[in-house]
This record gives sequence, structure tokens and C-alpha cells, in this order.
Amino acid sequence: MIRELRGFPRIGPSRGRGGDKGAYPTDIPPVSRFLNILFVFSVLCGSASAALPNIVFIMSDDHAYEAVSCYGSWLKDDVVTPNIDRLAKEGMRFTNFACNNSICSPSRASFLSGQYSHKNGCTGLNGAIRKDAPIFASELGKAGYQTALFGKWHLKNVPDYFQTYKVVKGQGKYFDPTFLTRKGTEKKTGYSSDVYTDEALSWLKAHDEKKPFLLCLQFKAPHHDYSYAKRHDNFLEGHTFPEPATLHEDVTKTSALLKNPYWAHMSRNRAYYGRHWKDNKPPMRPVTDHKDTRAVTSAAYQHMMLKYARCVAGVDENVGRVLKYLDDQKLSEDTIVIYTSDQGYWLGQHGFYDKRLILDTSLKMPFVVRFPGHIKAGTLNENLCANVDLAPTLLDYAGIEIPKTMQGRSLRPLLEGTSADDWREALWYCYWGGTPNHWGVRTDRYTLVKFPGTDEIEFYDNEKDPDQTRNIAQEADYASTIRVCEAQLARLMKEVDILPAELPKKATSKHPAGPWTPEQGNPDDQKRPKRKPARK
Ligand SMILES: [Ca+2]
Repeated sequence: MIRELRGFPRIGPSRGRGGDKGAYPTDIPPVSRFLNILFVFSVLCGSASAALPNIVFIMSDDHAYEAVSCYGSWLKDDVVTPNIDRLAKEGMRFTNFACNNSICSPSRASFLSGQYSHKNGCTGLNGAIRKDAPIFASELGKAGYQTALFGKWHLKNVPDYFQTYKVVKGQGKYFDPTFLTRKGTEKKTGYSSDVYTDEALSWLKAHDEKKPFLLCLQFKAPHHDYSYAKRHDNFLEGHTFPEPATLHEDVTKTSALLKNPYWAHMSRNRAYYGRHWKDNKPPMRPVTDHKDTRAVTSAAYQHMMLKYARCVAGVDENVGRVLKYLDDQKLSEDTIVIYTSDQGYWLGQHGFYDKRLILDTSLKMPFVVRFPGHIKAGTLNENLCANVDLAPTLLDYAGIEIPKTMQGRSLRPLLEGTSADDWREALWYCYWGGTPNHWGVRTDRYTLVKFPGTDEIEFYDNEKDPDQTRNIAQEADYASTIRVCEAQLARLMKEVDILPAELPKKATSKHPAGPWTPEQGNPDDQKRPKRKPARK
């Protein structure tokens, strides 16, 4: 259903295929008024598609914003992403864009549905979205868009929300992917990021130019184990990556409930070092004493970063291929291009790899949007935004009524620099997948974390402690602030409509905490505790 018959305010003249989609102020000349009426008429006749923006949504898997150079982290000169940076330079970059459950399937479900995990039903890995959940791709398809998805899907549902899809099963493989399509399976040869993009561009070349399109390109990279294309075999060979300030944090002392039991550590628990110390491509840097935790952690970090940087290079190059295609076909002016990741990722902070925690690096992800003439180039947004906001945003730009069951908000006022005084002041977060289970709130300054089965909390002042190394839950000076945040969390739970019974029940952790030793061998070979069945 067309919600509003309106044009899109443009900052400059239209140069793309879609014709002039300028704003329609009250002082427009008579000829333009006539064109306006014509536009309205064409919408009513169901042929408004020429005036609707195309959408390219590119989502990688586990791409930390710290490994996108325009985000300016300690890695900005080491992991360089010129093509994603170009999008930020020509559009808007979000610095506080978050997931509400930092793991693959749930974040994808929230992007698609505009709903938090407990609402769309996908709370854990390999989960399914409830049948009654709204899906932006379906809504766009009904409104006349050509819709297509290529790459990683990672949900139990069949992706038939899209008219065309070629998706891989589960995590997919880095090389020679097999796609599930509407017509059966298709096996391709090559590196996943390249093949996914080949397929996406082939589809674009064949699309009906008379209709707007939605193209979702979803990379497997740079997910662990960060396999890279052959052309990057020698990329950054011998490079030493700077270490994050908290790489050697003693998490046994700083965070008993959240960080200490977390399994994805460089040298502890399910240690990265233990999983990769015998790797050949590339080899782990030699460590003379395996009890030297500092040396083990540093070696693991360098190994991870080299592979990760090579993997990210493949993602960025393919983003560049898409942008070049849009330029060559003169589609850039009429296309909203979004680059994001399904969550953040630990690149050594607190000694971690992986994601899953409410703390900033796994909570926040890169999010950049370009829409020339509508979003001012080189702008920055610092509002607390979330993956649930994507679906309403796209429907808003397509002039489609946003279903009431979508819980996110359209980012359009933020993207266009109009008023957003009543924007949210806190982000809801809940994680059900063990590691440990927790929930809480991220305000513009503080992080409050709660756990099942205990009244103990963790609390961080992100203004005074941006690295989140000081749990100040027991500090008397913060008692009243914590009470304010507790009240904020209670309000947020009502707002997102989650009942206490829907919160995770136990603070399960899959791996016992402790330093890795060579006697343990590869932690991947150890028998893991049985997982609880996924919450329905
Ligand atoms: Ca992921």
C-alpha cells in the first residue's frame, strides 16, 4: 500500500535513469504542478515504480567497524577499505548502529523483520523467523520492486520473501559455493565473495529497467576462519598489526560474570591459539613458551589479523565492483546503497575474538548509507540506531506503509537531517546463546548488564572508560546512576514488549574458563557440553 504520495527532497539535480524525483514545494510552477498530478496519477495506476529508489543492501558477516578504515580505529592504516570509505564519503556514516542480539541468524532476522529477537522468534543460531513476522523484502516485492538476494542467508526459513535468491546453506563455504535457488541447487567455482558478487551483477544486468530493484548481497566474509582469495596470498605478508589497548586485559579480574566465562579468547577457554597453532597458511608466529600467555595472545592476534585483513580486502574489492557497475550504468544517483555487517566483532579487545556480548565492539557494527541528492555527502550520525530500523527505513523510502508490528523506526529523518528530537535514548540487548547469557541496556553513556540466576550486575561508564575495562557495579559513587539505568531498562523492556519469562533462564557457558595448554590440543576437537534446544 502506498502510504504517502510524495517525492524525495533532493539536494542536487537528478542525473540518473529514474528522472527528476525532486521535492514538491508549494511554490512550484504550473508545469511542475501538472507533472506532480501526473506523478500522483501514475502512482494510483500502479506505475509509480519509476519514481522509487533502487536499493542495494550489502551485508558482510562479522565485519568489525574497527576494520573499516573510515571508522578511524587503531587499525585504520592497516585494514584499508577504500570502497566502503567511498560510500561514507558520499553519504552518511553511523557511529552508534547496533544489533540487539550479537549473533548471525538473530541479527539477520531483525534486519529483515524490523523486530527484536523475542518478537520475530529467531533468538539463536540457525533459528527461524515466525511466519507472521513482517519482512521488508516481501513488502517491497508487493509494491512493484524486483527483489533478489545473493549469498549468506543463515535462517531456517526458505528465502522466498525474495523473487530471486541464490543462497548458501548455513554458514556456507569460502570456496566453490553451492547455491539453493528457486530452481534447485547450483554449484559454482571460485572464492565466495567474488562468486556472490558475480551472481548479483549478472542479475542486475538482466533486471527490468522499468521497475525499481532491491538487491541484497550478503557475504560470508570475514567470518572465522577468515579464508581469503588466492590473489591475497601474499597481501600484507610480514606486516605487524598494532595491538588494541586491551589485548592483554586480565579478564579474570575485571569481569567475573561476562568476560571471564566468554569462550572466544586468544589464549584462554576455546583459545584461538589452540585452534590455529598448527596452521600452515599462514603459519602462527613461533612462541617458545606456551605458558607465556602474553606471547601466545600476541601471536594469536597477529595470525587472526593477517587473515582477517586479507578477507576484508576481498569484501571491499567486491563492494567496489558493485559501485562501479552502478556508476557505469548511471544508476548511482537513483540507488540507496547500504553497507553493514550482521554484528560487530572482537579484534583482540579484552583478548577476544568473535562477538555475542553486549559490550560495544560486538554490539555495534559499521553502517553507511549513500543516496546522492537525499543524504548529504560526508555526514555523520551518532544517534543510537539498530538493525530493527532498517526495514522501516526501506519501506519509508519506498512509500510503503510501515507495518505496526515492526518495532524499529525509520532512519529517514536522521539520514535527511530533519528533526529527530524524540529519537531513542537507550538500546535493548538480549543474548540467549550461552557464552554467557545476559541482557541489558546501552544508553548514550552507560552499559548495564544483567544475568539469569543472580542479582549481580555489571556496569560500565563508557564516557570515562571507553575501552570497557572497569566494571563499576560495586562502586558507591555510581549507586544512584545504576538505579536510574535499572529504571530505564525496566521501561525499555515494556517498550520492546518482552516478559521476564522470555529472558534467558540460565547463564550457561559452553566452555570451562581457563588458560589454554598444549596438552588440551585443539579445543575444536574436545567434546562440548550438549546445547539446549533453540528457544521457540
Ligand atoms: Ca555474523
